[in-house]
Amino acid sequence: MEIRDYLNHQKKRVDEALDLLFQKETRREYGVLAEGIRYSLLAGGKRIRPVLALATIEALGVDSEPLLPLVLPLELIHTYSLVHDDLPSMDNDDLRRGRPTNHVVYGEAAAILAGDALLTHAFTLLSDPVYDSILSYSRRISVIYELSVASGLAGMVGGQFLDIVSEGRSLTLQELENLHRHKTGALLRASVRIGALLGGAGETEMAGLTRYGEAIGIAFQIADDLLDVEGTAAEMGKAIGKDAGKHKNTYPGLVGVDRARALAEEKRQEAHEAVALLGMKGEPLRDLASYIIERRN
Ligand code: GRG
Repeated sequence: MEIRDYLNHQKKRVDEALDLLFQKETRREYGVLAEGIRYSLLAGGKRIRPVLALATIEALGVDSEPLLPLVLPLELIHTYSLVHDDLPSMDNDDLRRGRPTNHVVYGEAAAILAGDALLTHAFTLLSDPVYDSILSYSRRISVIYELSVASGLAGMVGGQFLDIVSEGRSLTLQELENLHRHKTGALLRASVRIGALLGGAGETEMAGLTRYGEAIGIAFQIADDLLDVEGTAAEMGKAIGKDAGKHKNTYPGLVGVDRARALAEEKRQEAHEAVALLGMKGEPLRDLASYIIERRN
């Protein structure tokens, strides 16, 4: 299957499952807050994190269908991070996923609470007794641990803070990589590792998949930085060129566009090598690594 078709197919599954969350009853009780949550959650992102988890489960030869609800938390956490990142006190963005940002439509207080609700609901889903028959407690605890570490202080939240405090100060390449390993890379790595836990990976598979997750985590950010320089707002569904305007540290800013592209290419090679042990079943993961660095949005 072509990677575009594969992505569309998996994205559709994720979109349909996400649409079942925060349904009518929630909306009746929590009105505009529930509406704001759905506004950002169903705004049409690429769903790359849950898709990576599904591709990993399937690469291990396991049926992903019953496990689908347990990969949605990755998208809930990601969406919360975008809603909070767009707030006036952080990046102060008006456009996200091609629409006005959450706080522009619903106000700042509701946007903060929408993000908080998305974050906590991720862990409600993972610990919901409804899924008792699908995954053992011990494996679910491992998934919860993986997700909480990757999204918290030692992961995305810590990385976001590093990003904020390093604005206007030149970082070394090593410092930049450390920042992005936390801010963007941790959740992408966790997407793959959570897929591996759900699919029952053995030690060797887990090691290869972790290496893959780390490589695509950095490659994703390099591609994102390049798109901020070379992409268009229409393709990206958000303002572009903001990194340079805000004196943010980026790969092209630090090492130039060509070297940044070469670094992304190195990460692609690393990712491909890391999943070679999965054979044909690992093909979608290989293609996803290529998609991540070649994408236009
Ligand atoms: C507020 C705690 C907190 C964290 C925010 C991830 C993040 C940390 C901020 C987002 C800022 C940003 C643009 C980071 C670059 C990489 C990135 C995460 C891009 C957006 O992710 P995509 O491309 O978005 O997967 P879609 O809309 O497709 O889901």
